[in-house]
Amino acid sequence: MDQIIIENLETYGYHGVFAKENRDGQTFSFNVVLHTDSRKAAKEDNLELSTDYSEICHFIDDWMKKNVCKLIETVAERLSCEILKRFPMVNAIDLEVKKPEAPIGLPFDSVSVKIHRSWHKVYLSIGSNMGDRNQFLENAVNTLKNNDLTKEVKTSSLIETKPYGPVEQDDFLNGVVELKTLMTPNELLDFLHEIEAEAGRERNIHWGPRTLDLDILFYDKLIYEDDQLIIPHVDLENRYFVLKPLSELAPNFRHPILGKTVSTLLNELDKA
Ligand code: PH2
Ligand code: MG
Ligand code: MG
Repeated sequence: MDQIIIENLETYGYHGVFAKENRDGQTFSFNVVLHTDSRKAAKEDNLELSTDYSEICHFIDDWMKKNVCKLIETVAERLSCEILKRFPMVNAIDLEVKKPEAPIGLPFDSVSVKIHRSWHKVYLSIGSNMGDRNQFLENAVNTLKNNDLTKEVKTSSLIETKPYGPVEQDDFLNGVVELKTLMTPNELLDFLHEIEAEAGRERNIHWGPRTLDLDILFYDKLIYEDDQLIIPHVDLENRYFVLKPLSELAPNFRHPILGKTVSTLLNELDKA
């Protein structure tokens, strides 16, 4: 991916742990790398198709004037997030916040925090087999759309499916949602659990009937496992109710472990 680079942008701010810093302020400087596709703008020689680096600089300067944090970690985190939300062409950002006059009491050049943040493309499985199934799924999609840390939310068609697994229960309405998010996998999982809870989801019977089930299928090409979460979703290759709607949105997406595309996985499942 192409980069737009800003070096040593100087601003003034009141961030700091000490009262003196909050009162008197000091110089902060920024190194910024915006990861973006510059080709279209370049070919048409048109600023509208790119990200105006001057706008970014003034955005940072403005943000620094309007906010006060204790930590430069927090400055880096919040500013990265605001820039990613505000400038749609920026897919990822490297941001270094330097505090050259930090009150350390020893000679030094500069102290800084440097982070990388980006949008992540995610596929979710959504399902319901209790109550007003359509309404539960629609509400969930709306909550995903209205969240500040998501964008470009797309939904597949919904399909009626027989329950998969050992528990006898009513038929499901299933679909898949594609979106981009600034959340980490575990933050996203917590958010999905909140949405399920809002839909009155009770977790008693494992694999039992539910008003709403939201599962993370893929998170970029990430392979990840902890006590709460496994990505890609285990067993998705055996689930028609996942692969069918997923194939509508992402037929050519390649499963990072199985090495096969969604449409291949669906074909193989159909034949099995
Ligand atoms: N979810 C399950 C278990 N079985 N079957 C269908 N058809 N659809 C589901 O969403 C589903 C299921 C556990 O999450
Ligand atoms: Mg599930
Ligand atoms: Mg689940």
